[in-house]
Amino acid sequence: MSSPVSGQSDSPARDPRHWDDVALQRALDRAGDGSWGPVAVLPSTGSTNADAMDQVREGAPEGFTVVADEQTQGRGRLDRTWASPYGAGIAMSVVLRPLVPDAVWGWIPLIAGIAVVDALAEQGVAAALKWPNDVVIDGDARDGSAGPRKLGGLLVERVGPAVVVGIGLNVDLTADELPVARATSTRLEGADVSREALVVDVLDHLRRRYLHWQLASGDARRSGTVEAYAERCVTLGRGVRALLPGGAVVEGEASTVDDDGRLVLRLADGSTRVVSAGDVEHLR
Ligand code: BT5
Repeated sequence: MSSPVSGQSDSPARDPRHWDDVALQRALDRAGDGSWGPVAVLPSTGSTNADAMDQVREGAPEGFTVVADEQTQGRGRLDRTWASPYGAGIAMSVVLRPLVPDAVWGWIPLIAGIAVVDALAEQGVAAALKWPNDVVIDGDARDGSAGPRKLGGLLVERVGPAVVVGIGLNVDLTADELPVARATSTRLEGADVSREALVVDVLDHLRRRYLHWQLASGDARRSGTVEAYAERCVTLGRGVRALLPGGAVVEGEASTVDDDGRLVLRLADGSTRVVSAGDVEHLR
């Protein structure tokens, strides 16, 4: 009888950039209830947010998640695009069906940002938030221009009674794969992060933060969400330029985040201005 030749296998070599499905499933199983789920894992898709929104219309439950190895039409905010090259990052979308009044749903993107920063901390990455919810590493951009460096972004979209929380994170992207000088990846920041473990940690932190907030009836102050956000937000205390919807520009010092998650700016003339939407640039 011949024995198998050692060192050879019938299965093709594993593509190192493909999700390690077995590792991901094991990590989700280990997390048990904490993993929420069900989790659909796709090799490639247009946009995980678009997929999750379709699934909401089919009745997907709270916690239903789509994760992809690659997006070909990744979406950013305000019709911008999000680069998700194959096998190098995390593109995931989680369905939530909040029970609290929709007047406070504006906190959901900020809660998701807190959860992502905490999940990255578990992987040894010291990330922070740039208001409202860019996931960043504090410091200059890779070309020496003003930072911070963007590691990830969130796109939260409403579908009827549900919300889809889309999370994009750069993990193994090389410098060549990054779309802009202000982007970075955990690999370029010197961290060796398992994408599979990070997905599980993001789900776990998101579930806990969100449930805690819901148990406080969506009261961001009482649930400690305002404080948790402020602790992780590197925009506070900085000079910023806010580009408001409609094109107006305001400069001032970002002093606090109010109970509605809005950014409070102190202007040079001593007045305050509250910003609820728009893009913010940190000034040096
Ligand atoms: C965001 O938009 O930051 C939200 C990104 C959300 C992506 C996730 S992935 C899973 C889910 N499915 C989707 O289709 N989307 C979500 P915004 O703040 O508008 O930033 C977009 C801008 O960031 C672009 O205009 C580029 O300048 C830059 N950018 C694009 N791809 C990037 C990347 N991979 N890393 C860093 N910056 C990027």
